[in-house]
Amino acid sequence: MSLLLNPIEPPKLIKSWINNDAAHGSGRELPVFYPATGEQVSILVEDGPEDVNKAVISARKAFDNTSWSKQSIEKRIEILESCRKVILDNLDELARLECLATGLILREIKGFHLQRAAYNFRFFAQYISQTHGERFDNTEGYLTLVNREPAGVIGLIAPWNAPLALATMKIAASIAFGNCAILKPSEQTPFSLAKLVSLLSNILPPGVLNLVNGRGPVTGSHLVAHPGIDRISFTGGTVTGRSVMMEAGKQLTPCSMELGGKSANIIFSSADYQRALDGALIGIYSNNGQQCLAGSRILVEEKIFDQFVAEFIERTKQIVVGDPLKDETEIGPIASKRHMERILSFADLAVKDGDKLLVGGHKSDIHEKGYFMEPTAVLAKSNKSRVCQEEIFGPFASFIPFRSEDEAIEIANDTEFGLVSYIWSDHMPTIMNMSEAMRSGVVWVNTPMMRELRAPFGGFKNSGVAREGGYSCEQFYTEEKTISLPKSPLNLIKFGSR
Ligand code: TXE
Repeated sequence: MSLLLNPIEPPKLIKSWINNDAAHGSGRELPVFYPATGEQVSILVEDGPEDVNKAVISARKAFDNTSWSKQSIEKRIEILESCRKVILDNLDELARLECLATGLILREIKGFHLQRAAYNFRFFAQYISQTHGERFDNTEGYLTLVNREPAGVIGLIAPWNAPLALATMKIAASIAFGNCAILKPSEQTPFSLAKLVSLLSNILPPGVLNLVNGRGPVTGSHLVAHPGIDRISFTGGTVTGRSVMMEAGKQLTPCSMELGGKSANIIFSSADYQRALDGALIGIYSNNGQQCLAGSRILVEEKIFDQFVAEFIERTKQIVVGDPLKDETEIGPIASKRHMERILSFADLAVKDGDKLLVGGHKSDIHEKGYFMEPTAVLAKSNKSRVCQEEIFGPFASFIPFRSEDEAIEIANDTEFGLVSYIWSDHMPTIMNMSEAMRSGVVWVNTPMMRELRAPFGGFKNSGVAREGGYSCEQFYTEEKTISLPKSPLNLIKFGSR
């Protein structure tokens, strides 16, 4: 199949962005590839410790010396609205850059990722117009006020699976509450965020938002270990998250961790069958299957199991895998060669472990060098299978039957993760019982992926630490300060006057 040519030309060299100026890092040059063709399309210049240090100094200066943290709420709201507008004004270019590095489908990037990216700025603009403090009156004549102040300089570490949508949540939240930030995108997907930071530099005062580039264990770990950082907001894998948090712990830097998942998508015979089938397919195959909230373990009540699985396979075979630039494409290429090979290795592993491969499991021949694979599903021997316990992070579903609510609860919760759960049923007692029993931060009932930004989002167990969302972000990105004062002069004990 011939692929459309992405007409966007990324810069030959992707540089960092410090104090509202492009900066050439001192580290290695790293190739960046287009997942649809496997071709190298640009070079990323890695930032070393001195470059990270410059970015931290720039953010610290902006925080300490400029008016950003003291800026009036009205002005900050105006600026956040301008950030939103600049995303919408540059939607096509940002979308094509996002597609070029991630392989995500252009239609989805434009229709969802960029709309969300723009909305993240509007959401926090609206949120800060209503933030509140606390006040306690004391009968002995004291008044105590609780202020929320910006936390300081924030390190933002973003993943490759939805760079713009996920990083803008962190950028918008941190600057809305008066902080200055340093963003480190994934080294695999640097284009769209580099472009966005350059666009925002025309709107934000110098130093408020800086960008450093490079590999996680190099640039990322320098950022985490830097003593000038007051918070780390991280989205990525659980293994990486654990090491980031251990490093941050040496400086007692608070972390917000959005980590992996192995979410159960639980389908009861009492569900609206067709909606549950559509929902199960969306749950595992959208975003090329690469999302922490994927419904990757599909638990189906025994009564409808055979029919459900057969129809799921039939639909999977019809899925259009292909060119991310074409409108009809439903699954594009996997983000990197290494990641595609890892996902496919789970198909071999499943067969060795005694699971049954139902559909897919191979590289797709859409393009000789592109990272395309067939959407895949297996019938797991049990929930103990590795395909049910490890986050595969691709278009790869595992099916498990269950007989009762109790059994579904036991299987669903039998994992190290606890990000989201999906429940499909029209029986209210089942919905309530299951929702309350799930050991996950989010439960979606009869709907896939309904993210309300005012509500907390994050995981139980190894799926994360802290939450993102309106009030959760306010708590994370601010420090509380308690100020107590007497309402009128009080009689004080007079030490040394006896
Ligand atoms: O992500 P990493 P990877 C899961 C998914 C995937 C696995 C590994 O299962 O297969 O993680 O993916 C930076 N100090 N998710 O290796 O390593 C890194 O440069 C500081 C879930 O690509 O977690 C990138 O910017 N930073 C997920 C970011 O961390 C470090 C999204 C994420 O990279 C670092 C992505 C270090 N020592 C993968 N090491 C989700 N929750 O949505 C790496 N980084």
